[in-house]
Amino acid sequence: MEKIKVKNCKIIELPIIKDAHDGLISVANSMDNIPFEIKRTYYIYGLYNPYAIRGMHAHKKLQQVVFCINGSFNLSLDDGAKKQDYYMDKPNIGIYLGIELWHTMKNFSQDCILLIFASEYYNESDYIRNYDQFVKYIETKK
Ligand code: T46
Repeated sequence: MEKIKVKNCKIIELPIIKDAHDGLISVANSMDNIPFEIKRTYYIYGLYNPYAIRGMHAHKKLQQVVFCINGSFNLSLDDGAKKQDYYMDKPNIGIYLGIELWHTMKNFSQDCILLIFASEYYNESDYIRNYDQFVKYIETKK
């Protein structure tokens, strides 16, 4: 598994439970393997446009963990200093997206489903959707 080098970001590996039945179970627990209290869960699907690009923003306070529970996509991470691409195709492997992390999702397979756990309710004012503003914002926080 490729190591994450950007700030405010890490890999979260959920155990896979195999039992006597067909299929597998992975469990995400608030304040446990998800390192915050989960206030919101959302999922992104219907990604039929091969050129779709989502994200392209950073958050001021919101923490999230993103999973690719079906199919695959590419997650690009940028902390303002380091950049890294991470290929997501395993339902039990999540990426913790901490604050002040520019993230972009693309190259979705048509069957791709993202599942995201978030530490806060939706709040548009938490988003930084302009890259130059993001760079300025993190400079002011130094
Ligand atoms: C993120 C990445 C991983 C809501 O009304 N409530 C919600 O909880 C969410 C997530 C979205 N929306 C609305 C806001 C926009 O009108 O849905 C529309 C699409 O949202 P957005 O353009 O932010 O979608 P993505 O895929 O670029 O980003 C989403 C999350 O918004 C974001 O926090 O980090 O997934």
